Amino acid sequence: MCSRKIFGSVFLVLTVYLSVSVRLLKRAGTFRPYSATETITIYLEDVNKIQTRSKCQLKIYNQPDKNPIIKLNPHKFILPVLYNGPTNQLIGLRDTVYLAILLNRTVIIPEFHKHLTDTSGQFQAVDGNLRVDIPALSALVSVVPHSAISDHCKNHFDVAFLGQPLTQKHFQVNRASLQHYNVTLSRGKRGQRFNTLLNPRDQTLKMKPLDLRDYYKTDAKCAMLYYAYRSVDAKETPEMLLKAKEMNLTDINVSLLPKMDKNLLYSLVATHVHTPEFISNIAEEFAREVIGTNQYIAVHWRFDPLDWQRKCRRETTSPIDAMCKQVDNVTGADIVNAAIKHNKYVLKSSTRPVIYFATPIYRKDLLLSLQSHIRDINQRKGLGVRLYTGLDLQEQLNKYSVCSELNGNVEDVLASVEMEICAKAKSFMFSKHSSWSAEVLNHRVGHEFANFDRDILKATVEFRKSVLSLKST
Ligand SMILES: Nc1nc2c(ncn2[C@@H]2O[C@H](COP(=O)(O)OP(=O)(O)OP(=O)(O)O)[C@@H](O)[C@H]2O)c(=O)[nH]1
Ligand SMILES: [Mg+2]
Repeated sequence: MCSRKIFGSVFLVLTVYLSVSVRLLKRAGTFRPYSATETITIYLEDVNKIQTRSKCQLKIYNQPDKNPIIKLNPHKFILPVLYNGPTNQLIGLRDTVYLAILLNRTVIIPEFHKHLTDTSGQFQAVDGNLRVDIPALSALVSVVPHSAISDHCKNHFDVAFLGQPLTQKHFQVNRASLQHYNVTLSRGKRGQRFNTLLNPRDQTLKMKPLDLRDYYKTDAKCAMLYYAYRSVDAKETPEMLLKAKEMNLTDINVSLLPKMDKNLLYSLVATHVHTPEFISNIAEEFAREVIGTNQYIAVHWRFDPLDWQRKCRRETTSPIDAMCKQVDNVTGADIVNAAIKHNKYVLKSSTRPVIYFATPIYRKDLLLSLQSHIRDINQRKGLGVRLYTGLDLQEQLNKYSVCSELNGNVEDVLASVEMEICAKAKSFMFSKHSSWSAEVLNHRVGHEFANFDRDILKATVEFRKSVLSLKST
């Protein structure tokens, strides 16, 4: 009897002990056969993950400035719907900020989208922090994050300003890009797409600032700028950009802004809507750590078959078609020879002559062939010129693979960094009629050697002609 009691108690104690141990072990997540080495591996993996996460050296997300120079109405908003390539999207945001100042509306930071040649997903949404320096923009005007669409506008827009006349084609394009926003636009009368569509057929936003302010006056809380691209009658000019860069922001009299020269106001906006600081930092770091000097020449060759050459119709006499024919007739060797010839004094005076060559990154074939042309020319002329391209930059960006914000956006970020590399170069050879090149040239306004910048296609064609004429004599 007694021994049965003792046995029972021992059994009970053992059962309780075992079940408590099992529960504790389960909770600890280690209830499975394991060896000591496995435990260490799991532990080290976790530590590595934590360390890896904290290793991202880029400051991508920044708080907006809460105290802008131009304080806009916090109860009225404007959101642009952006189109085309990344540079056109940036211009669309500038148009919106310009309008926001005139109409006294807070700017909603839009979503951007990838270029059509981006192999990680054409037109995919890109966070505004990867394209725009939010602190710089918000130091000028009041902005709210993209989430304001749901927070303040309840996913509903009361009014749409048309950035371009609404043709059937535009409407199709616009409708597709609206899907990015998951928003509803209130429908008005039959045939009208919006409650209030503030551009009757013959009116556009291209009017004088004061007229614009009166004409587009509305109590509607949430407004959308539909097809935001060169939709206002103002633009940046080299002269005004220079003036705007030198302006003392604290001297700005906000009430006089609508009376300010429209291109100066637009240029002031343009100098605050630009690429984020982390992009600029990567460009500087690349020049320092990889190129080894900031005294390099940069070339932008925009003419790729998948995008730019879609413009080529070849049977017309338009300037673009003339360029298309020229692009077809030149070789990679002509391009590098022309770049070297145009910059021979700069390159000769440098102990480390360097050319940075920018072109859409999918053109690896061209980039690799340029490397072999440079080797050839160096051998023949004893120059020692080094060529860097997006392929080298790609390697440098690997350093930031731990930054989750960059995952899936590497090509987009790379193109922005290349732009900064070109903007900071000693001399720049641009592609005419490219917004990408034009944006670089805008950055270079006021740069010491900006007057020396030249058209690379023109220089290449001239080089080719000189070779052919030498051969024929
Ligand atoms: N990495 C890299 N990408 C480029 C380069 N040039 C063009 N691209 C790509 O092509 C896109 C073209 O830029 P857009 O902003 O559309 O400018 P654009 O095509 O020159 O000008 P538009 O004729 O107004 O469209 C860029 O955003 C990149 O995705 C380049 O030199 N380097
Ligand atoms: Mg384009």
